[in-house]
Amino acid sequence: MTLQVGVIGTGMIGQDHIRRLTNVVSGVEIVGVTDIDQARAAAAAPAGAEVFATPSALISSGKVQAVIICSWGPAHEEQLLAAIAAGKPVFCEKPLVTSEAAALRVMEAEAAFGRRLVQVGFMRRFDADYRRLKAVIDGGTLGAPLLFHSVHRNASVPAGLYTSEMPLNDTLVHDADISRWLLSDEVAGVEVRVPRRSSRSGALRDPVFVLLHMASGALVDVEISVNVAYGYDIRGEISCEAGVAALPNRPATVISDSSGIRQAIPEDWRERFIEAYDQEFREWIVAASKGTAGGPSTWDGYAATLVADAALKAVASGGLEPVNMIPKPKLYAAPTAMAA
Ligand code: NAD
Ligand code: ISE
Repeated sequence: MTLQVGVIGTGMIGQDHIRRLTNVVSGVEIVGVTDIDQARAAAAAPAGAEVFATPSALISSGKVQAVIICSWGPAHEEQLLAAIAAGKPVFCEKPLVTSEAAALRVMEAEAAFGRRLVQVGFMRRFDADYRRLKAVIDGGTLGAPLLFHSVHRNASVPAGLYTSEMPLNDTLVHDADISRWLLSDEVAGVEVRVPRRSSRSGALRDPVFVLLHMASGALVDVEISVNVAYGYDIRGEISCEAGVAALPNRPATVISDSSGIRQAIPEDWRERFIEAYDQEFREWIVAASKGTAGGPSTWDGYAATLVADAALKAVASGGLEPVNMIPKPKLYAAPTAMAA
């Protein structure tokens, strides 16, 4: 069976996902696209796909069995609620939503529907290196994890569009999610320190240094730098009681020539996580074809939203801001897959 999907938002990542769903992964066909920029939607539409005038027209169309949301974060809530109301599985790019209240509304709607429909685009959980790191930690041979050092460097961000809040409410959500998943823990509090600013970043608050206090007592430090110029550099190292486990540098190929011995650095997230995004969709298609969702859930999107909110408060207060989660609804209790 081929899953017939509609894509909302045909910007940078929307176009990249359309490419992979058309040319890379199987079991799926894009039957519709939409964007507030209709010309962009028309240009991105694969042959035979309908260009819908609005997200609600796409979601309610009888030919769309499942929905992919790649619009801007503030638009996600309305589109998620419409997909859930239609009973259609939905892949939603991060961030799930942009406020705690919105996350609670989406969780309530999904719980009322009675089964998981939403997978959030935390693609690091599908990356082979992060999966090996988790397997080592879960295996227990290194003892309990104590410290996780997470480095998240972007070569650049869109000038004028990427604001000083975004390292904390757009970029940090990946580190927050992967910390919860790798350490099987929850974030209990957040501190933020702002060091000397990069002269490359103008008025943008860059870099930021974030400390996540996990419920177990483990600490996660996160460097977020968004204008490092040299490439997209993602690192992670976990110090445990009896050893250390770390991500390798990617791509792994080592080049030796008259300039020395070196490895390349990915240009951006599309290159570094290309295989993770492919795998994320392979697993989404299997679950969505059965009318449900696995992997990162609405609950995980909610948790990351709370961390972002606390980080924004912490940068203003200079102190430790608590993260208070509601009790986990039953719907999200059972892990469904490796990435759950
Ligand atoms: P973008 O600005 O390039 O594209 C967003 C598109 O959505 C635009 O074409 C815009 O016109 C459209 N849009 C906005 N609001 C809409 C609405 N209400 N209805 C229909 N279309 C609408 O942005 P992007 O970089 O592609 O990011 C899109 C989403 O993907 C964001 O939530 C972003 O955080 C996320 N993202 C995730 C990753 C990742 O690594 N997982 C990487 C990049 C972006
Ligand atoms: C972007 O939206 C992403 O999600 C990327 O993975 C992240 O590295 C980048 O900082 C975000 O702006």
